[in-house]
Amino acid sequence: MNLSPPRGTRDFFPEDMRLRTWLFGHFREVARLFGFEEYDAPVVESAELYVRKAGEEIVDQLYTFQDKSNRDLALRPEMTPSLARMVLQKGGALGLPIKWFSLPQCWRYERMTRGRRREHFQWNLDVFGVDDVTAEAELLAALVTLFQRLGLGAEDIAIRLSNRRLLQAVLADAGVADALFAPVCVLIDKLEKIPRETVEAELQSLGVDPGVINRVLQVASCTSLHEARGLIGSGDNGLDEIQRLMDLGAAYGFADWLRFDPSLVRGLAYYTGTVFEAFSTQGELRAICGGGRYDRLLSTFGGKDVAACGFGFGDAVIVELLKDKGLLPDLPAAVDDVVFAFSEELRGPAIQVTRSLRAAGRSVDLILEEGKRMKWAFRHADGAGAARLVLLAPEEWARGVVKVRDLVSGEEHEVTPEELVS
Ligand code: 4HU
Repeated sequence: MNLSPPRGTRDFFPEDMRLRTWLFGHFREVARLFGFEEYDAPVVESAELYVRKAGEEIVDQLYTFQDKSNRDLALRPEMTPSLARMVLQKGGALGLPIKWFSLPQCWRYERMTRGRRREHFQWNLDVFGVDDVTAEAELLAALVTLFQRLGLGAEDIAIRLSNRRLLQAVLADAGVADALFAPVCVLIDKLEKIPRETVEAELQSLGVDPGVINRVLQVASCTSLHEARGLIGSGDNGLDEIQRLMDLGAAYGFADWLRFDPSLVRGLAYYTGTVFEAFSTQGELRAICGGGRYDRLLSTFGGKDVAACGFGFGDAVIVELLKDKGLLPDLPAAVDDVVFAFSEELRGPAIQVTRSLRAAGRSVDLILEEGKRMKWAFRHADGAGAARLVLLAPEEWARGVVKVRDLVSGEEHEVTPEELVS
């Protein structure tokens, strides 16, 4: 029997779990600071929730299967469709706006495996019902707060920022039909990963003139909002929204983290406005997180649209980055007390002492093995990361006291069980 977890998945041994709990603690605390409420949904969803025809990688890599009733199911590859389903399910009963967050495990399945991961945990923050970049500004403020709590600053992280309406204006100008906007965005996003000829051939098969790439690349190469305005002029092109978001960023104090980057598109079909992603300024790693505005997702599920934006932040790249920068915390196992009965006759009293320590809120590791010696108990307490070793020995117990050794200072005292908890 192969004892490894399935390909692309991870076991979390206690030391791994300590790191995960630490990171999730920061995710949850930042969400709390910004007034987001936690929600969850099943990791298994109906496969139809992810039927989108824009050629997205996330849909190509769907982890699908049939259950025993031949239902077509999928492991969720992202949380947004589940969230949209939940919002639609409540109909008008949800008081908008809502600010919700989640920490789902998300899955992908690639037939071609290049040692890539098939699951990750992704912190999701979303706002429904705010049709204004004030919502994106709040999301970005939460993101920057998270980075700062992890010890990262604007010198470590840059947030690329653009707006899909910029590309929409370019495509409308080039005569590309509205219905092709999403698939063309997904293709343009692939320009960063696959050869231009392949993208051009796929544009052609959509019925789009492959020559539009020239104009797209020209706009994408702008290095300032001013330059972009000069190139595409005024009108409904997202540039004003980007400017307002940057102004809001200045009010929040994170403007120096932002970089206008018109080459940013992102690979998800449903974005309609703002798009952003954060990456290491040292640049070797993939994006740390990404998000944007998706005001028209609900109507793709047959519902009435509600303005929405959000981001997803995976647990993998951030940990690599923190490791590279020496910012991962040392998280040893730790308990408050180890309790050791020197002889089996004292197990009953040791259990009583343990119960009172636990009732007082202390974490206690009671030695369960019989016949262990003092030296063994010391080594065990050390390995458990205990602050104190509480020893019950016959002569001391007869006098109504226990020995307590402070494992940091090395000091040893005789105290009553009552004194142990005070
Ligand atoms: C994605 C989705 C699910 C799981 C993993 Br690992 N990655 C795409 O970023």
